[in-house]
Parts: sequence; C-alpha cells; structure tokens
Amino acid sequence: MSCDFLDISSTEIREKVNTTPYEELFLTDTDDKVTEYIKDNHLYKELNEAEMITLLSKDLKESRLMHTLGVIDTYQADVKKCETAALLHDCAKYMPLDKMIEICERNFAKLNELERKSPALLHSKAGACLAYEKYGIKDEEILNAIKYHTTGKPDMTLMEKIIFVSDFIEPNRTHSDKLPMYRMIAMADLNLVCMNVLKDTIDYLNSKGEEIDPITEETYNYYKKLISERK
Ligand code: DGI
Ligand code: FE
Ligand code: FE
Repeated sequence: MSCDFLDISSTEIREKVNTTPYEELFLTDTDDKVTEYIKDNHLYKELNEAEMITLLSKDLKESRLMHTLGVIDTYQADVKKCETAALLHDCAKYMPLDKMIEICERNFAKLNELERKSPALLHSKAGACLAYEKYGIKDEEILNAIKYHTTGKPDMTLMEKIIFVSDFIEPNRTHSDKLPMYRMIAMADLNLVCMNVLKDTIDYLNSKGEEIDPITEETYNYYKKLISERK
C-alpha cells in the first residue's frame, strides 16, 4: 500500500521510522515530508513500562536496574494511579441517595446512620463502588483513595493524601482565603495541610449544625497528634 499524498510505501515509512535520527525528528525546518508525516501521525511507537524494563534488564547490570526501580519507588505515589483516582473521585456525586445506598449494599460496604442520610458524605464510598462496578477499577489503592476522599482516614497513603488534599485546594476552588497558603504548604508538608483541611471541614460542619462523621474526627485527631509529636 502506498500513501496517497506521499510517494512512498508503508514499508519505506516503517523503515524511515526506525532509522530517523533523534534530533532530525524534532527539526522544525525540515522539508522532509516523510519525517513530518511520521511525526504528525505519531508513527514512532513508545514502549510501555514492562517493555522498557525488559530492554533495560539487558542493557544494565542488575544492581543498576534495582537502583532505577528504587528511583521510581522514591516517588511513592504512582502518577497514573493518582490520575485515575482523581478522575473518578466524584463519579457518584450526582447519584440519588437511594441508589448510593443500593450500590454500597450490593458491594458489602458497611454504612452508618449518618451516611445513610447524607449524600454529601456517602458519595465517596458509593463512588468507590461505582468505580469498581462501572469503570472496571480493581486496584485497591485507587478505590481507597476514592472511598476516603471526603473524610480522609488515619494514616493515609501518599496517594490517598494527594487526592484528599487536592480535592480541597485544586485551582478551581475559591471557598477559603487560606487556599493560597495551603497550596504552597502542600508541596512541602502534606500532613500539615491534611490536618488543616480536616480542621476547616469540622469548623464548617459545626457552623452549619451538621453532624461530624466519627472517621472525620478520628482523622483530624490522628494528624493533629502526628504534627504535635514531631515538634
Ligand atoms: O465532593 P466535593 O464537593 O468535591 O468535596 P468532598 O468530597 O470533600 O465533599 C464535601 C462535602 O462533604 C461537604 O458538603 C461536607 C461533607 N462532609 C465532609 N465530612 C463530613 C461531611 N458531612 C458530614 N455530615 N459529616 C462529615 O464528617
Ligand atoms: Fe467529593
Ligand atoms: Fe471533589
């Protein structure tokens, strides 16, 4: 098969993809139509992580590969998993309360009395169930980040904290004058921002005469203790 507007066969394009030098592909003033076509159509295929590790295991000594994997682990939070959790965290936000209760019960999620009457609270637990059932998420850490994004929970993983805090401080939020400060501190001290987010939430709920869920209280006490003990 040949390309309509390029006088070149697919075999030749494939050959070109494999032989185009790195710098040449990114030259802006190239008049090579084939290189332009390859670039515009993303014909150069990126390997996935497993494929890269397979190749690296042949290019590196074992100790160097362990070091490389250690560098990945140092981030602790898997960026792709964080993105999935962030994308789905509010997926059940607009479910009617009876449907939230139904999906939770179908998935054996235990509910307390407050959750049974508060959609604002229950959408996170229902969201984890919906992410599992409808969006096919089977990763427990992603599901937990969704499940606890409203109340937090004591001793959150980095990813759970990232989702919990981001929900409060993301750039579209305008609900508090403290947000610019939290956004700055979050980069350096996520635990401190967790404690403050929980304090603000509890103050807000108290001002509205709303009941505090025991886990909200427990989480606040956990992070308050953590912060006070390290001083
Ligand atoms: O869903 P979002 O608006 O993005 O944010 P969110 O998931 O943090 O939900 C915020 C709502 O959750 C807000 O209306 C307060 C409510 N909430 C959080 N903790 C508690 C709570 N409501 C009650 N009654 N008790 C809690 O402990
Ligand atoms: Fe939410
Ligand atoms: Fe949210």
